[in-house]
Amino acid sequence: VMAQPCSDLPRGAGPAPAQPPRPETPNADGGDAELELSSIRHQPEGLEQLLAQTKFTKKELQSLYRGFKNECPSGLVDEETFKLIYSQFFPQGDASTYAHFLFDAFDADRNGALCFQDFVVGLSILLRGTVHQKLKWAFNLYDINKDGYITKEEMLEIMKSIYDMMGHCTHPTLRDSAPAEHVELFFQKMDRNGDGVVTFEEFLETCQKDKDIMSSMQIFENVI
Ligand SMILES: [Ca+2]
Ligand SMILES: [Ca+2]
Ligand SMILES: [Ca+2]
Repeated sequence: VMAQPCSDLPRGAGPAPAQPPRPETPNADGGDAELELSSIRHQPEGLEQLLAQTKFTKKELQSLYRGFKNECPSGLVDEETFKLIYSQFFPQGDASTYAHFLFDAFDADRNGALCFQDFVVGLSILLRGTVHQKLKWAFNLYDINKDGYITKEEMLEIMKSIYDMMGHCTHPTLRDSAPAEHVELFFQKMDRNGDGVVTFEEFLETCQKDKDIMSSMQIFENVI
C-alpha cells in the first residue's frame, strides 16, 4: 500500500486557493522606506555620549561611523574580521598575533566584539589623547591578562608578535634571540624596583624620563 500524500485539503474543491497575488503595497513600501532611512541615517547611536567620551567632533564621528558601517555593516567587528583587516597592512609578515593583542586592547568591555564605541574611544586616545592616556593604553595592550602588571612572559609574547608582523623581509638579519634581548632591555629600564614585573607607575615614570624608549619599543608606530 502506497502511503497517501498527506493532505488535509478537502478533495474536489479544485486547486487549493492560492494566496491571492495581493499587491503588498503598504507593507513593502513601509519596509523599503525604513531600510533606506536606516542606510542614510549614518548617525552613531549615543552620539552625545561619544562626543563626551572622545575628542572627535560631531562631523568626524559621523564620517568615522560611515566608514565603520561600510566595512562592517553589522556594526560589530569580531576578532577574525579585525585580523583580516589589520593583516592587510603587513603583507610581508604575520600580523595575526599582534592583531589579537590589539583587538583585546580595543575591546574595552571585553565582550569579544568591537562596536563603534570601542573603536572610536581607542582611536581618540591614540590620535588625540594625552601622553598619559596613550601610555595607559599601551600599558594595557602589553598587559595581556589585564591584571595591572606586565611580566617578562607577556612582553616576550608582544615582542615576538611584533617581529612576526614585521616579517623577515624587512629584517633579514634578525636572530631568534632578538625579541628576548628586547625584553631584557625593556625590563632593565622599566622594572625600577627589580621585582620582576612592571607596574603602570614604573612604566609611566620611565617613558616620561626616557624619550628614546618610545621609539625603541615601537609603542605607537605599529598600532594603527
Ligand atoms: Ca566590545
Ligand atoms: Ca599581566
Ligand atoms: Ca617592578
